Amino acid sequence: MLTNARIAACFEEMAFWLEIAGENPFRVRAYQRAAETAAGFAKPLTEISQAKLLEIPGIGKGIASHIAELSAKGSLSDLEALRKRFPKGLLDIVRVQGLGPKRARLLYEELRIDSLESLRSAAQAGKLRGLAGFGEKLEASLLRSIEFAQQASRRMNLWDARLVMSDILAAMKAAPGVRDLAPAGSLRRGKETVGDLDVLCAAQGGAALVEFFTRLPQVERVLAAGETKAVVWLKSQIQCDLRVVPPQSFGAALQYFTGSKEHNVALRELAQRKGLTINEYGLFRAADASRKKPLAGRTEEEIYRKLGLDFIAPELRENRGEIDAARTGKLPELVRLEDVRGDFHNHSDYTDGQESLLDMARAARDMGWDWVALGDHSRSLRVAKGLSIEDLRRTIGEVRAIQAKVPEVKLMRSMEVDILKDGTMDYPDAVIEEIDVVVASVHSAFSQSEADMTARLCRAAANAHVDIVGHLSGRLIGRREAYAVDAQAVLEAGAREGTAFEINGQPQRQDLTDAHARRAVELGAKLAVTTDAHAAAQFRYMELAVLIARRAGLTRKDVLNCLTYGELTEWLARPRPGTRAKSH
Ligand code: DGT
Ligand code: CA
Ligand code: CA
Ligand code: ZN
Repeated sequence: MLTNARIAACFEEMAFWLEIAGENPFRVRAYQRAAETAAGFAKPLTEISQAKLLEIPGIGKGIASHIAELSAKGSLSDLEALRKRFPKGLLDIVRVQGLGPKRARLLYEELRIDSLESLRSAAQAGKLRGLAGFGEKLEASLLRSIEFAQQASRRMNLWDARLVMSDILAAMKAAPGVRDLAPAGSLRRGKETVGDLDVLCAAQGGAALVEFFTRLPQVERVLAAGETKAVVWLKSQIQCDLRVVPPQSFGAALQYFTGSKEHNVALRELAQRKGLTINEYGLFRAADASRKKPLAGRTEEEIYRKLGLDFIAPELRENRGEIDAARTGKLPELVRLEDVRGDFHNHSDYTDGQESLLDMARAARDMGWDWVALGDHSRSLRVAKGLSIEDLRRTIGEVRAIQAKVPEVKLMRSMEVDILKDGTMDYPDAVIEEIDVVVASVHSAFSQSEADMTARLCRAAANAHVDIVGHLSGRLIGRREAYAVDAQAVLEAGAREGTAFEINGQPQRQDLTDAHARRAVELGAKLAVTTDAHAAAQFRYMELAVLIARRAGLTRKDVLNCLTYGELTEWLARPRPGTRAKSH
């Protein structure tokens, strides 16, 4: 089956090539939107009829027929044709920070640059500075960006990896002799990017199962295959490892292959001190040389219990103090997806989102949420059609008006308000006070010095009109580096003033990082998990935001989204240090 992630990747690639080819920007944008919709869509698009596809916002006739072609043939003739016109390496070049489709095309036409490697040598040789729009400064910054792009491109973001994994697990259910199946490795730990997929399988005997696995239609080529393990390269462009173990060892193997390596090393040392030994087959007495009588092995829970530990959630297994906490009964009770009652940060079609406020409200209701703050971009973000003051006021009225149509979910108006270069906000205070939830984000002047950027963000974090500081890093995983900022200083400023920080669930962003979220809580700040949804289907990115929160060790009381509507409105009206209470 063709996953939505693969469909999204095809559309994204279409958009890239069309842009490089200098095609109509509306056509380019249509493919980008289709990619966004496909990436977040809950049901496999290949299983939806043409008529129903057309009802999905962001999918028109052309896109729907492409989806049909993809389901039928697994490829797109338009895409194949575009691929023949340009070298494949241009895709990597377009992604380098500081370059875009126009520049990539210029580089190719003028200097025949068609890969990161040839770009690097041209930059090193000083050949770029002669081109229109290129200077010595850009040339130098490109060298750094190229290195970043080369390193980053090897790992897949967690969301895409999870989609590929669920597709593989679904296929493997039909394998001969399967008793149990589970994802392991960094994916199970919820790491923001994944190097390869690790699939664990319980069965008596593995040869037939390994063979089934290596013949899955998702497999591009087999790198290694034996009796109980296999390594394959998937069509989704990621490696996948399979391990088959007997059911009585499933828990031990799951523990072992979930990692992290550092957690396992520390666990093994603890076992040794207790006269025990642990491997992927079970927990044994060190004296039991035959390794025939495991003390534990069937489940992970009993492994941890026999080691004198509380069960450690996979997200915490990074050897950052979790083993001591588990020994002394001090593990946090981690926030769960079910604890989340709503979202703060998303976008409607008034700015760069795809659906109307009403459709977003309905989607929030369908998520089972109790409340939602419906957002948009502020006026200075012109590329995203940021709202003028009049338009903002009109949309606040609209949110109030549509409440009657979705009585099941309490609606609020939020805005992602730009933090201007000097740290002031993109709307005057009087206007900001009319917005229910203010998320403040940097969207411009990313290249400010660290000192300037830190001062800018500290000022915003200390602003009594700001409820939540949005994606504190500005990175796009694998594409754009984080801006230079002293995050610690900003977190301190926010914590002091009672401002919360956002954990953004967009697969490309995932900022704050787990470490910064942890730091925020230690400083006494609250966190908000958000989707930054640009399409209703992307409300599902909440799963990713919650995973980061869990990796940071957050509990329900650390996360604003766990508040009831009543508690939240109280929090929003809280008195701020040194200022009068905000009126709501
Ligand atoms: P990745 O794939 O780079 O995102 O990270 P992981 O953590 O998935 O690493 P991977 O796929 O190499 O191995 C999966 C797990 O298997 C790893 O988290 C712990 C376990 N493992 C692998 N190699 C070793 C090892 O040499 N020693 C120990 N103790 N565990 C290992
Ligand atoms: Ca892995
Ligand atoms: Ca692996
Ligand atoms: Zn946003």
